[in-house]
Amino acid sequence: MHKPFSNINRLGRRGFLGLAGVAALPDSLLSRKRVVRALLAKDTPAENTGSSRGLPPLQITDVRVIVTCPDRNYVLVKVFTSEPGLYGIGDATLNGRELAVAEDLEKHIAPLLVGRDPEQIEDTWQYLYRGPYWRGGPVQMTALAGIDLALWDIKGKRANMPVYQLLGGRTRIGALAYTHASGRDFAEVEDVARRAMERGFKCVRAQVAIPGLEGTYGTPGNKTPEAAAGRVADMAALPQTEVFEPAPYLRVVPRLFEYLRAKLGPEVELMHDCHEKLDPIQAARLAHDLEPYHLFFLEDCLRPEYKESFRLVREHSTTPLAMGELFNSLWDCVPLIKEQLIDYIRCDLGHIGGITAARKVAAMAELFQVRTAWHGPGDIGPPTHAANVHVDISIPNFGIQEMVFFPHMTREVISGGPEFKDGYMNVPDAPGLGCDVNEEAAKKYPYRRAYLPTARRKDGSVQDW
Ligand code: EZ4
Ligand code: CO
Repeated sequence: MHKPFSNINRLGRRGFLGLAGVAALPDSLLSRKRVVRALLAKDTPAENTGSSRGLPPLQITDVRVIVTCPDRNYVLVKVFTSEPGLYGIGDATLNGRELAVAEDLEKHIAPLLVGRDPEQIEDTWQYLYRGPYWRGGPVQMTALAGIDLALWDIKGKRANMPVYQLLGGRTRIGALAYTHASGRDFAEVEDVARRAMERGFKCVRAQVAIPGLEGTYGTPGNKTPEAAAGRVADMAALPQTEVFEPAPYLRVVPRLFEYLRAKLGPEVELMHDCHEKLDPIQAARLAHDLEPYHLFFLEDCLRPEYKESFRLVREHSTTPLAMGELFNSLWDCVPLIKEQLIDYIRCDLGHIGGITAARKVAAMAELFQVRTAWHGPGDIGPPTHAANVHVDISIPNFGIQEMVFFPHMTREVISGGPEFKDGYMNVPDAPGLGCDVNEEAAKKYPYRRAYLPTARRKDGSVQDW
């Protein structure tokens, strides 16, 4: 149960006396305690009356933030409850700004959660989203996602059910998955794609280095594959700069897909990520030029600020469009979905506010015949990948799921998470999200500063990476 006024102590004497007028009231008229009650009532959500299966009410007792770098940086959240041994694990990793999220969680959010009922997920989401007044933004929404995942994990463990059961139960045998194939030239991309297909993948995202440009998003370029993937071990402590020019990029990419279709045949599903680099007319041209190669989708062809520009792309092409990994607000998704300007919404559950946000995006998308393709890169942790799949296998309008295989070092720190078999991902039938953190192992890999690369045009001006 809540102790409604327990935050008085935390305010301290200065906070108390600072309230205008309070100090002036004579004690005989109004006791200090009653003034405080009137002016400082702690946030009191509606009481959770229908408690779980007759179990006693639950309270959050502690929120622990774990920052660790097993191969790359991760921010993990562990929410402890008043039930012995019952805790939830969330992921709050924001690539390149990890410590901002960790600090937000530790200093601003954790004190708001202690004493709260972890079962009231929606209420907590609303409170953390609207409560600070300054809503949204990648840092706050990543922190909120970390808490949201941990609360869903607790609810699943409490119910003794995997989270997908709480979301409505299974709708498919698994989540159709895609992986990345990238190379210095067409033959290398083909080779990597073939190996993925041999491993069971039916869908492959293809990226190739552009001759004359130093490094292009998602390709090895002149870097090691690890550095290209943004792994800390191969990254400088300051951002590397890549060079991008639209003209050669727009010439090479259609030729890559012409080559891949000729070599790999018609059945494998292919996609390509523009990584928010193009201007509207360039994106329209690329989408048009790729039509003969029947992509599964063209990803993030425009910058996230320019949603209206998708109309132009749409008018010029039947190449399916996907967008959304940089969105950090539910409302970012609305114009693209309600005008059917995209075919796949690919928010990042870790940056848009977790499962609570994703199920709303999915439901809205369902009504407009848009499918999901949640972002699934290596720079969000296994709990977010698990959350992706719990949602994927319980909604009607799932499209596809991006995935990575985590290296051994990461698995040593974070266990569980989705499994891949015959082209599909699934989650083990463990209660909750199915992930755990080995805090001792996490300590072996302290945070290391790392940045994503940046990009410039040949004339030296800033370019979206
Ligand atoms: O570059 O998550 O589709 N996947 C992607 C990712 C992003 C990274 C940035 O941190 O675009 O690889
Ligand atoms: Co992308």
